[in-house]
Amino acid sequence: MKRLDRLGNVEGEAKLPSYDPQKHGCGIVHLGAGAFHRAHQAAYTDDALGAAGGNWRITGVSLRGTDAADALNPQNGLYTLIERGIDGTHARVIAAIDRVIAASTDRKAPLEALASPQTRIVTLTVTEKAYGIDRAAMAADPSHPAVSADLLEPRNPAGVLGLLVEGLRLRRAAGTAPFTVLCCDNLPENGFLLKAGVVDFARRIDQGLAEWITAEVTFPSCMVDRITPAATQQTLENAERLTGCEDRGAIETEGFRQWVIEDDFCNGRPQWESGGALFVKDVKPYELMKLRMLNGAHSMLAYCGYLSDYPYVRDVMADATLAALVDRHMEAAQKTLPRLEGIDLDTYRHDLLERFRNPAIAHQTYQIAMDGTEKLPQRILAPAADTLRHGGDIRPFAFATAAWMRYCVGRKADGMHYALRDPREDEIGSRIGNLNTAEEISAALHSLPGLFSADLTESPEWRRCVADILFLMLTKGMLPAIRLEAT
Ligand code: CS2
Repeated sequence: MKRLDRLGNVEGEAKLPSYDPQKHGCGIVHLGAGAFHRAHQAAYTDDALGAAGGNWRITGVSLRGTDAADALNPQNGLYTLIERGIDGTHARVIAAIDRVIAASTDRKAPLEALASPQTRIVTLTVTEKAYGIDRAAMAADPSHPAVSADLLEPRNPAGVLGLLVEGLRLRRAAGTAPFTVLCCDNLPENGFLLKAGVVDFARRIDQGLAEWITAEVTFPSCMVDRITPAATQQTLENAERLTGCEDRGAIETEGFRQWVIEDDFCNGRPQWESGGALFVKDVKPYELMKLRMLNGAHSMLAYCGYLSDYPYVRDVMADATLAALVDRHMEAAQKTLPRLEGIDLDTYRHDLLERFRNPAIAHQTYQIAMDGTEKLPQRILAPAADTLRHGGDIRPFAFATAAWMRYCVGRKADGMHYALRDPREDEIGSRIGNLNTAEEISAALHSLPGLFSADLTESPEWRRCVADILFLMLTKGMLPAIRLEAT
């Protein structure tokens, strides 16, 4: 079978880009060329190239592994994006990615791309844990392995902060204008946070560079949204049917997508609004809405669902009792949000529930459950603290937190062990490994440095509520605890 390496090879219902990729140069370097990037920013860029042209194609960089490079480079960056919405399935071939550099096998190429005057924007989806930023100190975290290694050898970086700083240093030295840095991970005030990490990293090696970055480089914040499961063999087979070509880079995603971006670009940008992106002055209210309602409910249902043997989000939503608790969680999160011009939060909530129910999307609860210590603060604990402060009902957040704690035990009710897949997995294991009671486990996890804010750890009401729910989850089992919670 032909490979999807030329648009001319495509036969089938997949839509082709409306532009000739050969006629457009690269203007974006993207760090983290995984499924989410291919379903989200690359699709918007494809729309922008089709509508307004420009040299805005993407050079992808994988920081770990060679899978994306191995899949996409033999295909000249082409891949099928299968969008599964309520109005059916639509497939399109995306041509926005030019190539993918695997940083693990080619240490020089990422820096060359970052230093190139052609590059005007660097976007990132590297997951929360890859940044190495101490969120409390708003500074680089020297205890993060990539940060410490890159601080020792700043001219030969492999981590996110090290690469950005060295790329910017090379540009400054060459008299090249800087690029905009656009963080697309689900972190609170993501642009602001990344700027703090980058500037602090730079300050540790070169004060003048830190000052130049502060003055010249922009780090807009943005809110990204599109539910995108990891691709499976089935995804590749579906793509083959829709394009008549073998495609090892295909991705399946939902129909919905959203991108709200702070309009602060120091060196130009694609016309992403052609794909529906919204440019605003202040992203924060959108970000809070999405992190607390969508991602918060996602984490809650992932822990409950995984421990109830529901492999996919759609299975969770098919359990009416658990689905009602998901709705309850979203409603509680909704109460912590500021009003947002033009957005009806009830409608947003109902649409989210509909998206979670999407039977065509196989989104694993185990996938969402990973990296809990990186996700919980902005998704669950911040709205919990706000609710506590305003005298609201903290129970939904305590329930979600207890479910995460039950998950941290690392063992299902039938004794089956599973990996937490959390960067603090060992620390969690050594803290709670020998403990048995809900009270002890909750106390040990509450004392993990940097995770829970003092408002929560010092609130007897919160502590009681979490420990009581965890007690039920541990002694009766997850599903019975869910049933009890819903009555
Ligand atoms: C999910 C997100 O894996 C997770 O933690 O909550 O990846 C979620 O699917 C996206 O943020 C949706 O935009």
